[in-house]
Parts: sequence; C-alpha cells; structure tokens
Amino acid sequence: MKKSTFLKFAVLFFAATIIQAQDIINPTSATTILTAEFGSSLINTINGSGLDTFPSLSASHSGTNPGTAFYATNDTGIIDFDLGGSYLVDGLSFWNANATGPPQTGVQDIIIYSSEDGVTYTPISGAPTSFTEAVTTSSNAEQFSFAEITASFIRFELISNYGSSAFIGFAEVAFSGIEAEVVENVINPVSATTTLSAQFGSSLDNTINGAGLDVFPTLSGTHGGTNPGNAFYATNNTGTIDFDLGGSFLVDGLTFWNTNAPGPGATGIQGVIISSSEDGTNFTPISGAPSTFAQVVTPSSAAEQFSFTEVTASFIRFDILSNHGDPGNLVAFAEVAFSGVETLGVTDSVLEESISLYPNPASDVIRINNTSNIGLEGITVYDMNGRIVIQHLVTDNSHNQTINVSELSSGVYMVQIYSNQVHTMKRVIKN
Ligand SMILES: [Ca+2]
Ligand SMILES: [Ca+2]
Repeated sequence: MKKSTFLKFAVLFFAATIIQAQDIINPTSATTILTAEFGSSLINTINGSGLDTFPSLSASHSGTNPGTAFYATNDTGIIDFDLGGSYLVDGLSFWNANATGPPQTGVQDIIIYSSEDGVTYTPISGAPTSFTEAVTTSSNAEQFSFAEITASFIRFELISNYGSSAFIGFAEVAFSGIEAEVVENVINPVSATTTLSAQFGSSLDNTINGAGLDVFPTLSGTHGGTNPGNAFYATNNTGTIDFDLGGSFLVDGLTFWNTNAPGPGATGIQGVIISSSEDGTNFTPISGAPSTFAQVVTPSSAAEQFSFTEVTASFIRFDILSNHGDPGNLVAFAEVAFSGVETLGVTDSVLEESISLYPNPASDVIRINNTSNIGLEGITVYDMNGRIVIQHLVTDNSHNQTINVSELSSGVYMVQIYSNQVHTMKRVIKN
C-alpha cells in the first residue's frame, strides 16, 4: 500500500467515531464447504431453534436433531458466519451437539477467525481452540470472551470431532459485542453568499443550519415541508451560491434536499454546476458532481446523496442554471451538506521529522521520542487491515512514550502519533 493512500485511509478511520449499544449478535446467514446430513441446515445453528430463550448467550439447547442442529459428513472444513454488519465482537456462546444425536459428533478442535470484508480472515487472539463435548441430552451455553475485534464475518475452521468417524455437528452459536456504527463525516458550511435575491424573508442560512431537518448534522436525514423559515427562495435567475466550509476539507460527496410540495411546487433547483475552490476566488467544476437535482413532489424531502472523487476544498460553488418549471419565477432549495474529512494534519513535516521510534523491528516495547515542542495527545497502532490494535493516550507531558507491543502478532503495523492538531504515521515491524 502506498503511504499516501494509507494516510488518507487512516485519517478517515481516525475521524470516525464508534457508537455503542449492547448486543447479542446473531449471524444473519452462514455458509460452509461441508456436506449437510439428514436434511439438517446451518440455519439451525443461528436461528435459535432448540434454545429455550432466543436471542441469548446463556440459554440451554434441547436435544439436538436435524431440525435444531447442523450435522455434516465428518471432515475438516470451514463455516463462515455473516454478522449482517460491522461489530466490535468480544465473545461467543457455543452449544455443541448433544447425546440425543449421533454420538461423538460434537465439534472438538477449532480455529476461529474474523474478517471485515469476508475475504481476508485473521485468527482471533484468545478465541477458544476447542469446545467441550455435550454428553447429556441438552447443551448448556459454553461462553467465551476475548479481546474485542472489529468483524463483519466470523469463520469456524473445524479441525476435529469427539470421535465419530461419520459425522460432525453442533447445535447453535451466537456472538457478543456491540454494533460498530461509523458516524457520517458531515461538513456543514459555516456561511453562504449568493448573487440571487432572496424572497419571502427566507435566508441562505436556512440551507446550512439544519432548519427543517429531522436530525442534524446528517447526510441522510429528512427535510420537512419547506417554507421561508427553513429553506431559501430566490427570484428565478441564473446565479451563484458560494458555501464557505470554514476550513480545508477533502470533500467526497454531498447531500441535497430540494424544496418540496408544501412550498411553491416546481421551485426546486434543476440544472446546476458544482465547483470547488481552495481560495474562494478560483473555482473548478468538480468532476463527477451532480449536474441536476430531482424535483420533490411529496410534502417532505428525502436526502439526495451524491459521491465523487475527493477534492480538496475550502469553498463550494453552485451555479444555478434552472428550476423545475415554477411559473411564479422562483428558484429554491431546502438544505445542503457535504461529506468528507478535514485536511488539517494530513501531513505535518514538523512532527514527522521530530518523532523517532525505536527499536524497529520491536519485540516487547516501542519507544517514541518527540523532539518537537508539540504536545502529544495519543498514539494509535493499526494493523494492516486498518484495525486499531493499541490505543495509547498520553496523560503526562512527557515527550517520551513507551508502548507495550508484546501481545501483538508478528507483522507490520502503522503507528499514528498525534497531537490535537497534527499527526504523523510511522511504520513498525513487530518480531
Ligand atoms: Ca439450534
Ligand atoms: Ca433547511
């Protein structure tokens, strides 16, 4: 991976925030290369069939049979569970096949992996490597916990059963953790100016301050019925509107809410040219930006979302070309917001040059020495899948920090060293 690409990725990652809500994670689907037997199905292991409570991490599973469990021809093989979204997974509950099914079919040795993309799987550190045989006629939950990982998929690699030469099977599995929801990186302009003449006492501020939106800030909310108090109406004319983003951003999209049916019917913006500028003077059309907005004929406006190749911008210009045919000679819209991240700190040569990191390669600890006068706030270590593996907050004023990396697997990691304004990335190898 080129360093610049990684930096950009890391900045996006860094800007994202995690929202937490306690959860039992029941996979939404599962696939396997193993051959199902007796008409059983993998779905029986994730849908709660046979459990006395569902969803649950501690329930009891009744006698296993082809309608409540999965039996396959005994072989090594993999089973992939799709969690149906991105989760911070920190444990699992497993119910093995029990005495009411063919004997000794329960799963014994196993390797458990996680994946964010369903393609690349990494063994989960601290996950169980074997399950207990259930020799009674019901299975208790076997509960495990491990250090939290980010995953959208979990893989079981079945290694062995409890002795049956013919079959391998289990009753149910569920995971524990919380949904990892990445907050939208919304850019709300701080001000806007226009060559158009506002009507009805409306103001351009109504299009950037969230007035009329059901949530704010948002890139996907709904805008209620448009009126002069929450939208902008102008005399229909060609003209420009300039949005000041309040700083330099890597902008990669926008969400637009046109005027809707409670206002004058066809006032919404139709044709538009969207340009970006770094200095507020020289504007360049954004390649891939929308050239038209849809007319909204319902009494509320859904978000019209667009993405384009990232541009660096401090200002965005709309050149208004036409409305949707309003005979009253008005052009109007309800709201606009942009998506992207601040460019602040993407490169900071001062910090980059003043940070040394040693030893590299490292086995137990890495020491970070900062010879600049910039106060550090924290150090984050990412694996090459972009996952945070260590989060170290600087709680003293020391310019020398020590990070324990002894628990990390061998490999290449990216270390992000940051202050409240700038950050730099260093590559480190763990032996
Ligand atoms: Ca089951
Ligand atoms: Ca509005």
